[in-house]
Amino acid sequence: MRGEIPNMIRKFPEHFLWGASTAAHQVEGNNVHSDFWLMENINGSSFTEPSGEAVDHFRLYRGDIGLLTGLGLNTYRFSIEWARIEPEEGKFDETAIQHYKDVLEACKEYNVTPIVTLHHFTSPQWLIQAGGWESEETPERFARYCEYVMSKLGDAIPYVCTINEANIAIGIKKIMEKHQSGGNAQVGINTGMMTRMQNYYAELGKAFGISPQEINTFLAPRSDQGMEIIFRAHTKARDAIRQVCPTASIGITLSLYDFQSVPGGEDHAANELYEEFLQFLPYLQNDDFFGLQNYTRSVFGPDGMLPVPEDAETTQMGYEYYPQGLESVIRKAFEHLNKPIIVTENGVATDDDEKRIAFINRALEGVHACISDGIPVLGYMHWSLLDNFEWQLGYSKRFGLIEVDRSTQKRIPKRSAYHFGSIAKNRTI
Ligand code: GCO
Repeated sequence: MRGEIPNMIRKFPEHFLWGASTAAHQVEGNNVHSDFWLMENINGSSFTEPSGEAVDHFRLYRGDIGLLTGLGLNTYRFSIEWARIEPEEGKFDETAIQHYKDVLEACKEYNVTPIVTLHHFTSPQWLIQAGGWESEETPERFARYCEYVMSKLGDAIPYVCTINEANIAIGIKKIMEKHQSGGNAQVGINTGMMTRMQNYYAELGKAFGISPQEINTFLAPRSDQGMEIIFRAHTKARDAIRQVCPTASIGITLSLYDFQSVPGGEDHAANELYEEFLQFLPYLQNDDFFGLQNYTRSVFGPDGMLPVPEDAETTQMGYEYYPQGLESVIRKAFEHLNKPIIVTENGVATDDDEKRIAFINRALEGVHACISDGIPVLGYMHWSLLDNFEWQLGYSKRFGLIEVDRSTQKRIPKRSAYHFGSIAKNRTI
């Protein structure tokens, strides 16, 4: 076995994309026209804290890209914020376009390849007021925004991801259903939680000026029809981008666990793979690449998903520390979707940076093994470049290669950042 060969040198291909990812709302700050801004700032918000000025990446992007390149990385995955580009329906903000033009210009100056995501969870408030991600008109609206951005900026964008984790609502729906039908011991907690959620949604309805049932943000539980709308938004956007920017490589990103089973759980694991991945394959056939995101595994037994074993090491997110999952997810994805793969996210929330180093090593060993077997993995983007706003969980979860002191916005690269950078520079693990 690979791991048993001492001092084996694993060399990566010459043009491998070595990078790190961020998402606009999690790092830029003051994303005031977005749906999340409202959700974070209303009374009784379910967010532990608001994003506020985040890590001020909107202002500090140039220094951050400089840091990334200084470490030895050659690729930066970031997202463009729809709510900045189109704060009111049909009104496009030229100053926002100019901002992202400047970001792309900084990438060029530093010789960094940009991978741009056009939707990373947040949407403009007006989109939610117009029915959000359950509206039949959303694919058209999304495609119009993508076409606009790519007609203005596309020349500087070699890789574009339409929608980040387009399958995420599947998992959210399952979590909600589990809570709603919770076992006896949990009923008290669930009733309390449900009441809080109802109050929160009532407040949110007032803030958006629509009824609570009509709030369909990207991360809300989705109907089957809503899932189809998301994937139609992807194909429509892809076709529109091709028209204005035939040179860009276009893909989507999906979050995939390494689905495993113990005896008796095989059907559950297979079913999960179908629901999270296989059912969407028809929409991806004309894509140029597949953006794969993996953080851990989930294991199934005869009665469904098994809890994380008591003796397993867990991350700050509560899930299992499992860097070896990436390799098997890449293999599975390639088996079913014969396309080049970019690992658009993979990482670990921890304060123990040695764990991050070990995680990166193991994950990259897996990527290398896949490449050696002929799977076209074009790049690996670590999540995340910077410690940032982890959505409902706020700033307490640390995924970054670079620490940020938010009282001064000072950046402090961690040892793992230098470690990953030196792997990238030598192309060797
Ligand atoms: C997601 C997103 C990121 C997260 C990251 C860590 O997967 O939820 O793409 O925005 O911050 O995955 O949880």
